[in-house]
Amino acid sequence: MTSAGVLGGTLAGAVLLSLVATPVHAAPRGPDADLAGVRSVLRSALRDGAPGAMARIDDRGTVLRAAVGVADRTTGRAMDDADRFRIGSVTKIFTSVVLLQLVDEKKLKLDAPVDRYLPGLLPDDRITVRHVLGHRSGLYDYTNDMFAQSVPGFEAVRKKVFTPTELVNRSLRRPRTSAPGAAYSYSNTNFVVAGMLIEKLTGNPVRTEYQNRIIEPLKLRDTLYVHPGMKIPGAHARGYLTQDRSGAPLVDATEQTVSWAQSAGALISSTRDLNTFLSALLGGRLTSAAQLAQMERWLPSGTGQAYGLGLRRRDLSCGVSVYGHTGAVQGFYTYAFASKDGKRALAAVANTSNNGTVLNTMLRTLDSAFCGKATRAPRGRATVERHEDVAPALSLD
Ligand code: HEL
Repeated sequence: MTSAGVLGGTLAGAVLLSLVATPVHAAPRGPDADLAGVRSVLRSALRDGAPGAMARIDDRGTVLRAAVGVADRTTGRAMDDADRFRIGSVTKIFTSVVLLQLVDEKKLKLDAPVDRYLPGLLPDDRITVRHVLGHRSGLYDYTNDMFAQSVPGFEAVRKKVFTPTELVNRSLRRPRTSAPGAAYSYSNTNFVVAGMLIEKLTGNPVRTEYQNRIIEPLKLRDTLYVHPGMKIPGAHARGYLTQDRSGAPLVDATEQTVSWAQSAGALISSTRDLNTFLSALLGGRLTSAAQLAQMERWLPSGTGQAYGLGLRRRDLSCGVSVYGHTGAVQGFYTYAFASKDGKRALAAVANTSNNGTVLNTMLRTLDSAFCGKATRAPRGRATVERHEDVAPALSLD
């Protein structure tokens, strides 16, 4: 049974709410998800400058959906929760899963040096695969320099096609941020190296491995790796990059190669596919229990946050912890998180970026989805890494 309705509102665009297929056995454990709360957060994101926003919760067969504002500022088409979008660093979970499957297949050892598989790539043979997947390699994040100025930085790479080695070499021109294993320091370089490991060990492009190991088995119809293609195929939200200068017009960033990120951030997906993927992963259907446990060996990565292997944990105000990743790619902010057992998953997206207020606001969808009505996080202060590279105005805890 599906019911859907368009609710009126003072903000641009439509608010779409629907409740689909509630089987009798589907009583969720923990507080009920607060869809009205999610919708209210999405509307706040519009007030903060996002053209549109959407979210989907999958909870033991119950689907809750909300979409507000516009997917396309030119045509005025309303945001639809089925729209595809760029997921940025949520890609890192997919990359990590492929590598952990290779560990399961005894083709890779987490504690072996990267140098064993990619001789001569990195200057320090103490850097292990585990260091790379946990952002503890000390490899400098080359995107810090690339996007120091948001729009000029983006336009300089929008159509570029890099080899992974070129990206790693950009990192190696800078000093390492720490000795291998000594400290957590988020770096896209790590997940470019991870993609190179996939290609070396399998002999296939990362696209083939995402496809064969995750996308096809889970029937993810909206999840695509089109690099170096620039378009998002099918129905999609357009993405709008906020300029550094306050009041300057948004820049339509939808079309780009995302070659600067590749296996660190170039996947396209949908809210439905992300929820299916995270539920499968956390439900133990993508790796052995032993490798999932490796992904969930947490080390602190900021207030209320921890990082495993390509996986984030966020501790919410109501005491619930959720597992997934965030994504910030030009034009799109994504939160994709699920409960420990994967039975409740939330994917929330705003079609803007470089706007710390929107990012902070969207964080509150997690509380509405996993804490329900009872508990509220303090408003408007997200703990976000590398904030200076993501949104200059963002304040941190
Ligand atoms: S940043 C993050 C997020 N990750 C990292 C990765 C991703 N995205 C990037 O590295 C892109 C950075 C530039 C994004 C751009 C914008 O907002 O569109 N910002 C600027 O150009 C600022 N000067 C750690 C937030 C993650 O959550 O993992 O995705």
